[in-house]
Amino acid sequence: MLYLYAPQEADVYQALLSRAMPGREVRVWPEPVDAASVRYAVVWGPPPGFFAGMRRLEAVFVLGAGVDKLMARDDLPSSVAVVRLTDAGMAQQMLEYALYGVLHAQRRMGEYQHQQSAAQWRPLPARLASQTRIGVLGLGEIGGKVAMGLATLGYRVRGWSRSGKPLEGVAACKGEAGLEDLLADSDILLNILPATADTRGLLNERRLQGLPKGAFIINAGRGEQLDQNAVLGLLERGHLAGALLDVFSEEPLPVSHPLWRHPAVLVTPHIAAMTLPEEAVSQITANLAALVRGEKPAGLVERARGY
Ligand code: NDP
Ligand code: OXD
Repeated sequence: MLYLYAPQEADVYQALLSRAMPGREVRVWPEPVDAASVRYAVVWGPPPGFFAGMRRLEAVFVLGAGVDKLMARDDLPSSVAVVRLTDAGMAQQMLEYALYGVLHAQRRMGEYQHQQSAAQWRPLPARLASQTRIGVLGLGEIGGKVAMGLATLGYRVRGWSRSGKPLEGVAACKGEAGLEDLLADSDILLNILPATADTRGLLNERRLQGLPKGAFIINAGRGEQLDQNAVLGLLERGHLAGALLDVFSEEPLPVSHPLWRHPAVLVTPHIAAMTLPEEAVSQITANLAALVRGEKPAGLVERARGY
């Protein structure tokens, strides 16, 4: 049996999964099931204890790219395969989101908004794409495509990954020294890293100070990777020019949080790249079939490295 936990779109996913896997019994939370007969789970953010008693569970398919919340649980035995989505239509959305922030910074839209509020007509010097340095943290299924897409548009792109993976048009770097070089050379910093033990707290005040004065930050990875208070402090001191933030250490971002009201900050509610049900179910179906054949599915998470 396959058990689905996707409360916000349960009907959509149930219909798609049942159609894609006609021979398989698909049951939907909160319908009670015999936990011992669950072999596969398809989930996004299941509640604590969800996996209790699922002793024949073979694989969990995640309805997203990030698995940080799942990796932090203690009710998922290490024998269970965790399979995430790989791109599944999210890379193009992320490229569009990044481009929105990049254009906002490069074309000085924040400054023009400010001018508009004072009815000021004051053209500022142009800055071309070829003069704009973008540092991309995370060059995976999503980040890699975003970095190459920005490079194709003429931006000067440098990318940081664990392996220093080479990508067309992107200057690759890795390690602490590579990160420091990238920060020092980024007018715009774009974070699309997975949250792991190594990346939590990565963008702390010390590292953010390594960005050039007037830099702009786009965070679409995870909130716990960026020190939000440091961002506010660096904005106040004029070291940062602005930020486009999609993910936060606490979500939803609390109503009283100063980021909501900062004039140089754009806040979005974790929508940079959303899961597309058709694409997701088609990937899950192919990955489950691969597992059944004894093959390694695309998107199999390496539990030890956390992504
Ligand atoms: P991938 O697993 O495909 O890629 C992860 C990338 O990060 C790889 O390039 C990897 O390096 C790099 N990386 C991981 N750990 C480190 C480290 N310690 N130091 C340097 N580089 C590291 O992930 P995706 O591209 O599919 O997704 C990335 C993240 O984006 C997700 O985990 C999620 O948090 C976030 N996301 C946010 C969304 C939103 O709407 N805001 C939507 C979808 C995803 P290497 O290539 O060497 O392995
Ligand atoms: C994801 C996300 O990881 O939406 O897929 O954040």
